[in-house]
This record gives sequence, structure tokens and C-alpha cells, in this order.
Amino acid sequence: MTVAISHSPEVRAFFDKAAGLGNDQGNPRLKQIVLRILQDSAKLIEDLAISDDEFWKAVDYLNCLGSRGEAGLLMAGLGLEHFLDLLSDARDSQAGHTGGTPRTIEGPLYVAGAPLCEGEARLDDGRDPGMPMLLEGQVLDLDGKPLAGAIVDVWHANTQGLYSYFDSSQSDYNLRRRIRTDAQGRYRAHSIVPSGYGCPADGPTQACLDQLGRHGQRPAHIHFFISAPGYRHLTTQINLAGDEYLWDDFAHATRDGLVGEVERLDDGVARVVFDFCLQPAASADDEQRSQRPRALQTV
Ligand code: MBD
Ligand code: FE
Repeated sequence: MTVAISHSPEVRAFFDKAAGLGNDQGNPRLKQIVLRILQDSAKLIEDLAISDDEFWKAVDYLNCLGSRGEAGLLMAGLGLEHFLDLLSDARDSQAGHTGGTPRTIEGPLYVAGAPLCEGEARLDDGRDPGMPMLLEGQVLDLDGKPLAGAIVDVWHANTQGLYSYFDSSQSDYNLRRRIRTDAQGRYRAHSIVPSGYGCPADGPTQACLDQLGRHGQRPAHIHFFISAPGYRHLTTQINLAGDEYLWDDFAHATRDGLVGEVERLDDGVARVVFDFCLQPAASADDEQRSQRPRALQTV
């Protein structure tokens, strides 16, 4: 027989006190959130008859996740980061904010402060013998008008699927640049074709995915923040056509409208052409990316 006490007046009062509701100090919003976490955790423990061993194993897992810096990775893998996109999409559609390039998840591997270049940039440091890639396109408004002076903040993995900064063997800001669009709204990047990403095989995220019977692979992809004064900040990615994980992405980031075709030029260069269309900003806040903590971010 299931024993349920979490909704009893005594337990509810107990969690109210634990969440600081009885005092007038602290942060009311955080109190509300912590209370809900306590109530919902208690209900989950009851409903699924979570054993003490399961509970402490989960606590130990959180310690492991934090010590390995994989909390953001797990949020991507379990689909909660994609859920935030679905929720933003639904809110936008209700508010009539439609059109433009779809958003998709940022992921946990952005590094702030990449070098800013005018019109074009070389992203790779020449030390990775990957296939040369020419990545180019325009930043446009919803009417197709080119946006000069937009910032294309681009980052991607190397041929091992690894990102500079997190992979300390790479040079600083390798495969990371900010490019300001030219008078025609154009950007151009010279780089190497990235490989897909795989979760660290010995890490806690992959350990969880193993228990779910899932892999931890992403298709080859390129990340972007696109911004321009008066326009809505866009966080998105191009996922490369032909990759076996294109529609089987452990992080659920591939979306219609975000698949990049790779064209092979005669000189062996892979060319990816991709235009970004931005919605107008409804407020100054709309122009900014989220306040998510990021590597080397100062503000
Ligand atoms: C990545 O490169 C990535 O983009 C995401 C979302 C998660 C893990 C690694
Ligand atoms: Fe990535």
C-alpha cells in the first residue's frame, strides 16, 4: 500500500518553513521556486516509492554532475533546453511574433569574447587538417532587406568534435569568431568542416543516457548568435545535411529550416550558404541574449 503524507497539513507547513516562507528576509521568488521543488520532490518520492538508496544515489549523481561541469550538458540531453525553445515558440506564436530563422538551443559550449572581424574571418588556426569550409550568407530582416553591421557570433567543433577552451589542446578562440556584416549584410567565414559531438564517454551525462538506452551523439553543426540593433537576438545552429545523426540528435537541436547543405566545390572546399532572418525587436531587452552564465563572460 502506498503511504502518502506530502499533502498533509503538517508536511505542507514543514516545507513552507524550510523554504523560508515564515520569515520576511531573502528572495520571495526563490522561496516560491524552492517550495515547489520540495513539494514536487516529496510527491515524486511518494508516488514512485523512491527508496532511500535511490534518493542518495541521485544526490551523489548531482555532485558528480557538478564536479564534471556537465549540468548544462544533461539539460540538453534530457531535452529541457529544447523544451525552453518550444515554450518560447508557443509564446511567440500567441503574441504574433512569427517569421524569421527558427531558434534552437545554445548548448553548453559557448565562450564569450571571441575576436571581432569585419565582413569575413578565418576561424581555424590551421593546425587541424580538416576539409576546408567556406561558410557564408546574409543577415536579413523579415522583408529580405540586408542588415549591415549585424554581428554573427559563430562557434563550432574541430574534426574531433571538440570545442576550444573546453579542449585545452586547442588555441584560444579556435573556431570561434564574431563577424560584423558588410554593407550588403554579408558575412563570410573560412574554416574547416566540423565533426559531430559525442558526450564524454566516462561522464555522468553519458552514464544517465546509457541507463535510458540512448546514445550521446550530435550531428555536425555550427552555432550562431545573430544580433543587430533594432532586431531580436537569435540563438540558432546549422546542422549539416548527410550526417547520420541529423534527425537523431541527443540534444534535440535539429529543426526544419536549420539544415545546412554542404556543397563540394571543385577545389575540394566544402561550401555552406546560410542566410539568417531576424524579427524586429519589441523592446531593448529583445535585442540581448539570455543572461545564462557563460565561459569568460564578464557581464
Ligand atoms: C554540443 O556541441 C552542443 O551543441 C550541445 C547542444 C550539447 C553538447 C555539445
Ligand atoms: Fe555544439
